[in-house]
Amino acid sequence: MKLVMPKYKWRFNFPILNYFILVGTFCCSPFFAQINQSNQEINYTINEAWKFSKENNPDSYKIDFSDANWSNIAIPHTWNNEDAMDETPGFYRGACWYRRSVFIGNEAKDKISIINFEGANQVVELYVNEILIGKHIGGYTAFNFDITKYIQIGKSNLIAIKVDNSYNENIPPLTADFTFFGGINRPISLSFVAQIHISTDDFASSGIYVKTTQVSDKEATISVKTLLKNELSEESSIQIIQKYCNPKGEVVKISKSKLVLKAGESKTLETSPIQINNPELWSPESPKLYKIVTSILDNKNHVLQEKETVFGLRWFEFTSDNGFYLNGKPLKLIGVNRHEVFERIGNALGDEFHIQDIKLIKEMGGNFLRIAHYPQDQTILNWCDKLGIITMIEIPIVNAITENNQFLDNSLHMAEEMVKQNFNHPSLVTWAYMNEVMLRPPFKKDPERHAMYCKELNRQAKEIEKLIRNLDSSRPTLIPCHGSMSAYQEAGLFEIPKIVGLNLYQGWYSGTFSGFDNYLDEFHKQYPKIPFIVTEYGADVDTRLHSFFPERFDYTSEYGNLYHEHYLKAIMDRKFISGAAIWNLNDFFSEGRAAAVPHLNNKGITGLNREKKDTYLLYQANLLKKPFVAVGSNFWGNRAGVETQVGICTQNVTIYSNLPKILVNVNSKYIGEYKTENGVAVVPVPFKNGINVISATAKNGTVEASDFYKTNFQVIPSQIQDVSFESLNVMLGSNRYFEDKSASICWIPEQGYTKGSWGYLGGKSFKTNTRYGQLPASELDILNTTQDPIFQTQRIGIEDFKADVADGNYEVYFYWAHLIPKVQKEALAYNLGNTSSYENAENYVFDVIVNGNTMLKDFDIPNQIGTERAVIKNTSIRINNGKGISIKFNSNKGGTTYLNAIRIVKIN
Ligand code: GCB
Repeated sequence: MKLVMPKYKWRFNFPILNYFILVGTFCCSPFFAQINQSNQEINYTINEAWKFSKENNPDSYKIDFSDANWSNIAIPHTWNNEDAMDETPGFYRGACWYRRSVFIGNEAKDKISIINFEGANQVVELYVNEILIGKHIGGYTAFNFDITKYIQIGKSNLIAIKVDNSYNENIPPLTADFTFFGGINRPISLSFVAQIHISTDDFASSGIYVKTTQVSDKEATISVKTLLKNELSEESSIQIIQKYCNPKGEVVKISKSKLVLKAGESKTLETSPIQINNPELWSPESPKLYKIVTSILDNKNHVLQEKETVFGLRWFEFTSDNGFYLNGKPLKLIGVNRHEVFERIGNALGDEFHIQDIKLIKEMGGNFLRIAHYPQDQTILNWCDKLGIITMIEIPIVNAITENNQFLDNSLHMAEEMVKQNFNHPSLVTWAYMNEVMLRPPFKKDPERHAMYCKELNRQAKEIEKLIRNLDSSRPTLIPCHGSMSAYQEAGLFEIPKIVGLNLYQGWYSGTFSGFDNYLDEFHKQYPKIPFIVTEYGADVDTRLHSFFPERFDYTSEYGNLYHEHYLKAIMDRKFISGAAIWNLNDFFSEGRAAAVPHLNNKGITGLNREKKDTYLLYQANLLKKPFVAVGSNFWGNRAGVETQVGICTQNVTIYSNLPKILVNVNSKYIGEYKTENGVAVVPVPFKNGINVISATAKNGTVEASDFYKTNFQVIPSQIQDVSFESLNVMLGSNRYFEDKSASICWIPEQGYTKGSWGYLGGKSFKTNTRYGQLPASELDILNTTQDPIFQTQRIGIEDFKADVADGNYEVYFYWAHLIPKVQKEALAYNLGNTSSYENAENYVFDVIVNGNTMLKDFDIPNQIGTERAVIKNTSIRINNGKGISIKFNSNKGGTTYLNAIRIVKIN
């Protein structure tokens, strides 16, 4: 049995100088003709045909155990993809099993057989043919096991894997604003390498480390360390040939070294510095990649192994007064954070999903990715190298630590895996750890105990810092801190890393937008020598919600735009800010959250399936160089509004462009030319009933770009006796528009009743008070609906709702949800309403009388149905003699009346 234990020392023991360097240009492959090519490394994935069980049956690893009733799955896999989003509180955390038989043929003969896991959350125990091979702790880094001694060649081998994502106080992350999907969520593969090979047991690194010791645009010097291992039972002489290939694939240098390895010996080959003249530098505009092809040859010139290592040549610097420099030139880093997750698939993603995300950053005009809050699939960094996105990466310590050495040891182990596995990526410029660990530190009420916690936090931070600096002195370290300077001062955390990350949400969680500017200026004033990145900023946007009076916490696209417009300008205006990363590229699951979309953090500038929100378009308009125009509210496919002139409803549409002027057509009619400011033009569009097409052309001289937006608009007549009246969908106590995409219905804000029209009489909008201010809508998860916003506002104390419709038959639907929870929710660090307080009237018994007939007598939702549940009741009515619809809410027993929404549909 091999248990993978933390090791904290480099194993670079015997540097051996290479003896021969060739200069010139050759093609990178094929290799020299006289070399025998047989016997090479073989590598293939084994992701298919697994059996899976959510039960933790201790016999699951046994050969004669029957898995006939287990489900059939393929890897990548998670068992939380569905329950991340369901209405049952929590998500499954526990031990589950995977099993399959793998036929291993002659490819393993005389080879070392390795099973590679790119990542599995969070504790893995591997059994091969009933033998426990080892254990790995930590959900977000790669690991492997040598299974040579346990497999049978020419036969099927049973692989059984226990994966456990239970809470464990010694394994980070302990808590965080994202769902900890359990499972083998990244690929598994087998590799078979010669018995003399590049080491595989150095924290699952590639075994080759390329370090740029000096680089300018004239010349670069690199040194390469190659970890080698001889698993033969005899001493062996080998030759290592390393070909250095330029981005065109031409060999520019070759080094050859000879080495003697004793039986069982591991050695590090360190080449003498390699010089590359006129290097083709790596940068976002021109991400040039070099590679080294390493070949190991035995004394008969047989190639034992051949491996490619990609690297890039660039230099960079973070400065505290002029920001970030790449290859000697200032470069503002602008980009995103990213969570590894999609709808229904959770985090079990194929490579194509990762690639798509990197392309989205590029397409947005971004040049930066913070890989938060954990190392992600290797495809991410490979594609950042390839497409030119500068990155930072971090271990998953989030919010809190456990004050013991087991937690620290696991964190150090993860840090070492992270650094060693990602060492060669040119796109990577910073190592990070400990996100917002002072957000909610424990023992606040006991100053002495609290001080002890801060001291331990400081100690653990210093240990991680020391380890990372020892492993890689070429990249700075960073701690991402939330917007409380005093908290991090108290724990002494600003001074430990080389640079600081600031996660700032002024104008969202607290205060106003200008608080962001003030914080930046104050931080720079207090810490003029510390370079920093705005590692997070963002506002939740549910693309189904809109408002022409946007306000904080309304989750509308329009508020999201205001927020991002302000932040982007503030970031661009301050040259001392090295860069900024939007929170977040995509919406992501967070079980504990409740808002417009429960269990989801909606701060993505794209949705769960990467649909581009208006905020994404805003960045394109500000960052892209090539001509760009996009008509916003793309996802608002069903709009509605009350007539502003006969048959027309004029509403603003935002158009995004990096060109100064936009020409707009509505339904093939030219309506005018609009100037853009900071990438945006707000255009009043006269919508007619039915399909409308808005097209925009942006021009600058002969340069042109165009886009269009198609939407179905329901113009609601201002006088609803009009024969054209079909239906009305109104959310009470609300300023917002909401699109029910599944039913193609647009809900509109409430209005007071006026004769001939419709609206409420009496009452006020329901409000929840929180420590962040008043919420314009409740943040409760409303059960039994996916259209939560319809139920999250209400008019409390409503007396009447009237609609002066023409005579005929109508169906009236009443929507209720009681918005005062019976049991106060557990305070979650991120939930807006975590300190919610309600005006609770105790008695909510009322009658509902429809055109003089009592529809509901002594209706008492909290006691008869329950709180936070969607209640829809409908009734058919016939209107005669021009009386219209009149609904009375009667509080005859002193109860408080309310209504959340109403839908009136004309039948005939
Ligand atoms: C933060 C956290 C991040 C959250 C984000 C939010 O500061 O670092 O994990 O998701 O805020 O949306 O509240």
